[in-house]
Amino acid sequence: MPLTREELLAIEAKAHEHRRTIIETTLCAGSGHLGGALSMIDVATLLYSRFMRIDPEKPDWEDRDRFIMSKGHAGIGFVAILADIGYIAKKDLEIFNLTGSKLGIHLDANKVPGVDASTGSLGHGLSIALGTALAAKQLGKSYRTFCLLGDGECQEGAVWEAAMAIGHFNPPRLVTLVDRNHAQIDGMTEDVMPIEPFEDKWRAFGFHAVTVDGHDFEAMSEAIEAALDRTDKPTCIILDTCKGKGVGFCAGDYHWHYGGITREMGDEALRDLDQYYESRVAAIERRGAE
Ligand SMILES: Cc1ncc(C[n+]2csc(CCOP(=O)(O)OP(=O)(O)O)c2C)c(N)n1
Repeated sequence: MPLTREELLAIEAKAHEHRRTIIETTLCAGSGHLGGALSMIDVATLLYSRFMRIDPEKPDWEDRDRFIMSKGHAGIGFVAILADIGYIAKKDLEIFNLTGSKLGIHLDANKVPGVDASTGSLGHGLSIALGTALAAKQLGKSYRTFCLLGDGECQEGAVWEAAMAIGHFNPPRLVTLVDRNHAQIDGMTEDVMPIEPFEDKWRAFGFHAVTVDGHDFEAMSEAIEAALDRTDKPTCIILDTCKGKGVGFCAGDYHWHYGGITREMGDEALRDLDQYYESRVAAIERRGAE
């Protein structure tokens, strides 16, 4: 079902709140993976606002949907969502990545409620997601599994081993998503080690592959619904995104894969985010008036 205008506005507001939290958390921690957190926060917000069937009271509920954040370095964005759900206290964000904190830069599933897999070493999440989805079939459960990968991460061979097995087993209700922000740690993917033709690669492994704007909630929602409905093949949704989306000095610049910011830079980033949000809301309102 298409998102209603009210749902769309609510998701925009939530994503804005999470973007601001990423900046505030980076200020507390001193530094963080800003670029890849800001590129993936829209899809993660959408998943948790509209798709993830979870119980905030019971993070270990057996029938919950699973989210495997394969690009585990975006934990600084994921914690904003976990705090919003109530799995962790908002106050805990102040100790993100500090020495001895239960909230490490890569989130530990044994320490942080709501984290379905410990990730951070790239290349492993899709195999974990495959096992999780196959377990649903084995146990006769109907939960869904969503796995989010980075595009640079897809240079890891293990991703393609998992893809080959997913193409073969076609496990139920597994949706693969890739944050195609075109950048990795030290350059643009196509300069460091090209991954294009990316859709064709997934197709060669037996997937239905589709590319959508990873900052367009309606397009993403439609693609995720279609992927969940589809049973003949697994789906990979490639999310065309911008690394550092919403913050002027980060946007599109791979140097902001990871970095430290001063209070002044944080204030500038928050002002940019407010402007970005206002322009998004204005665009929705203009469309409504047409
Ligand atoms: C196995 C492994 N090798 C190297 C790293 C260090 N590392 C952390 S993030 C990153 C870049 C990942 O690029 P991408 O998947 O495109 O992430 P995004 O741009 O979405 O943040 C690298 C190489 C790692 N975490 N794991």
